[in-house]
Amino acid sequence: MNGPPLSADQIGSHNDRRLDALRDEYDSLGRALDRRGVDIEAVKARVAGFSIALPSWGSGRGGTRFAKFPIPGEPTDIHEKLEDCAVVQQLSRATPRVSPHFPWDKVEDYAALRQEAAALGLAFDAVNSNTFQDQPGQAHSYRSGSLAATDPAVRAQAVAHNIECIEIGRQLGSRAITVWVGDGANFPGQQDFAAALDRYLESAAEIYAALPDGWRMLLEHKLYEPAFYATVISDWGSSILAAQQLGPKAQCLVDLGHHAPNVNIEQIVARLHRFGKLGGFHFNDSKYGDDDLDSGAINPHQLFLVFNELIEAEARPRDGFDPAYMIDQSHNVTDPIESMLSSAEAIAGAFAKAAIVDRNALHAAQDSNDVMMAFQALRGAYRTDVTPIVEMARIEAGGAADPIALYRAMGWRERKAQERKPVGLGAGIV
Ligand SMILES: [Mn+2]
Repeated sequence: MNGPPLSADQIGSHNDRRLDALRDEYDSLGRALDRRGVDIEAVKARVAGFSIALPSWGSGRGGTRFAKFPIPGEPTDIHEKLEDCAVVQQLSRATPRVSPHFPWDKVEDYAALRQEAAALGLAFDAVNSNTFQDQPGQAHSYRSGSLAATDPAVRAQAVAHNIECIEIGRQLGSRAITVWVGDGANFPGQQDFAAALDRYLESAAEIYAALPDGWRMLLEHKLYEPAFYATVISDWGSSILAAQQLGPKAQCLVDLGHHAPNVNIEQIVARLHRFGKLGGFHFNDSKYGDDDLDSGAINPHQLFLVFNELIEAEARPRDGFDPAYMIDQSHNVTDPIESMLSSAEAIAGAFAKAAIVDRNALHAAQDSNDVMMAFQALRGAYRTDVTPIVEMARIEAGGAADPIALYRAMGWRERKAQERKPVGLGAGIV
């Protein structure tokens, strides 16, 4: 069984060249924050305690909608995906868990897979079911839907697949299943909205009933695609209604790319939390839709505002608040490891900025209706360059000063291009 891909020496010698300069920058920022009443060590400790899961599919160039453009050395199965995720974790130290996707990541022996991941320094996060595409040899097609399909045999097959995912997840040490369905309509009149939702709820209740103790079912909504006229779980409203009907183990998962343009996602976070239904988050960024860009690539301020609400939620937890944070991206124009490193850094940075917001000043300004000072409380944190905090936390945890630079220098992809089979062409994923 393989151990972690990088040696401590490799990371250590890379970091040695940076440490003096970093200490200087960190100390300078520490003095600046101290003048604002913020203890940099406390912020660093919070950053060090923060982690996000990687999507197993994020290690491949699954890509956007129209084509797949693989690169040599891409992973071809879950074993190779875990290796790549282990590289990301070793360099970033912020991504210790992997969220697998079935049937893409199926193996014979899940106990062995769990050990294999552990040897690489990884554990498993939420399992993801897939009823949005057909698999070879499948009895019934998902062409006309899955959990909400009109054909009861299709629904039964989709429910059975989700229950199988829970069973696999149990063996992997997961505690949640994320359910996203592509069910919906492309044409007006195609679908009876009410009946489709009824069928979804009935199917989802069967999955819910199969949840082991301590498990959660995370419902992921998406406004459009592949159904462009209407989707069955289209928005946070449909999602929370479904989660409330299903019961306390059902919560909502917010994917940053699954909303209409300009929707106030940070407010959705606060709303879901208010009702104890904020179960998880899929980080990515987008210009228009589910673009699958690296976190913070388009709208880093939105990412910060989302974290501002998440930190408010942490300070005022409800109903066992324990959100599953995960990256969800798989573009076809970057090296996937580099994109996951870039997202992990941006997410940790947004978290750090939100952690230095002067909450007393913010709340006092809100209570006294001082609009400008409330806004400035956020702006003061947002404009602070927290890079030295994130970098120091990463190095102290054993990660790399400059993860992408070290990744390039270690020649990982070139080496894997010699060892791994080509992934081949094929359709992109959604
Ligand atoms: Mn997602």
